[in-house]
Amino acid sequence: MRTDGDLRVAVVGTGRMGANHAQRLAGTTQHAAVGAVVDIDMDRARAVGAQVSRIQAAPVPAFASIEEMLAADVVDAVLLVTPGALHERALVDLIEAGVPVLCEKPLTPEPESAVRVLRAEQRAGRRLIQVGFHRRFDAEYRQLKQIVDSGQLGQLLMMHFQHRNPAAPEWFTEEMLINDSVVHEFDALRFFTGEEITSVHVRTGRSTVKGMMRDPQMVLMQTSSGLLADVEIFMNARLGYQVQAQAVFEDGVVSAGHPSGLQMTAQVRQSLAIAENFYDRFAPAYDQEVQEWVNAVRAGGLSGPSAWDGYATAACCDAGVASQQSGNSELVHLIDQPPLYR
Ligand code: ISE
Repeated sequence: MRTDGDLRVAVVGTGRMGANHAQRLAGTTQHAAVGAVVDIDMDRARAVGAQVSRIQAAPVPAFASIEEMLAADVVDAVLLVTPGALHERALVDLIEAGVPVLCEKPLTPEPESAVRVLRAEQRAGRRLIQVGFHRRFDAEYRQLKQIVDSGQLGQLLMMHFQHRNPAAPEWFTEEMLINDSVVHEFDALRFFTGEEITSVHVRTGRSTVKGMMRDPQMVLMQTSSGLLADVEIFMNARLGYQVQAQAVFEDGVVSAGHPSGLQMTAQVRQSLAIAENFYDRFAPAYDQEVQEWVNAVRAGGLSGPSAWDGYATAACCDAGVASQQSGNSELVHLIDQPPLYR
């Protein structure tokens, strides 16, 4: 049930992730409500609007465009869940209208368009964009970050990530393996180390026949202080969904993302369930991310991953895709960080 003072959020893009966020905002998030749904596909928008209206016990209007939604003046903030290629235009318009946005990753697909978004935010003179890097809100990732920052196990020396998806959709390309999937590890490594990534090297070796691309791939990254980290990205791993991070310190090793919970013994096997997909695996992290964003917007500020984080990861993706093509290690090129993001 919606109450006065709730943050009214427009969910823009009502595909699977958009519908997932709309339900979260309507049913789980405190002090927030879905104020509108927006999609060029009005049937889809109306269907999600109807689901949300039932949860909130009040009608939720559907619009075909951001312009129409802004003109109706019915929301305070936007959760942007359209494909990345449509983000630049939407973000610039929303920044110019002074509307805070939680933008699902990527900020934009390339560094050049990400810079244009940074410029728009600088013209506005305040941070309005948070990027949906939800791994930063995962409880174990946060514990691991505290261990890194506390220095209790000495210096962080190296990191290993595993990122395994059950099966890539048909339309998934090799570039997307970097831009859509490894982008999370680029952000995670920057989050854990507080450093920028300076080079990316993608290697391919033996491939599964169960897919249309070279898969799995190995991504080696180096940060500004020289720390090395690797990612095994496997799009057609056929085992469920597995995302893990392991940190190697001077005095110990810490791993995040291992299954816990009910252990079953049956048919001469002992087993522990793992998640089937990222919606389930990261549901608590998405809840936490959206709640903290709502709290921050209501309090008049933002503290989550910024447009700069979106830009810096887009630059890493650029280097990663170049490395997929060249087979060489590629440098990450960044502009100077504007004061707004320091
Ligand atoms: C997907 O788009 C996500 O964002 C998931 O978190 C990621 O693990 C998956 O590889 C992507 O395709």
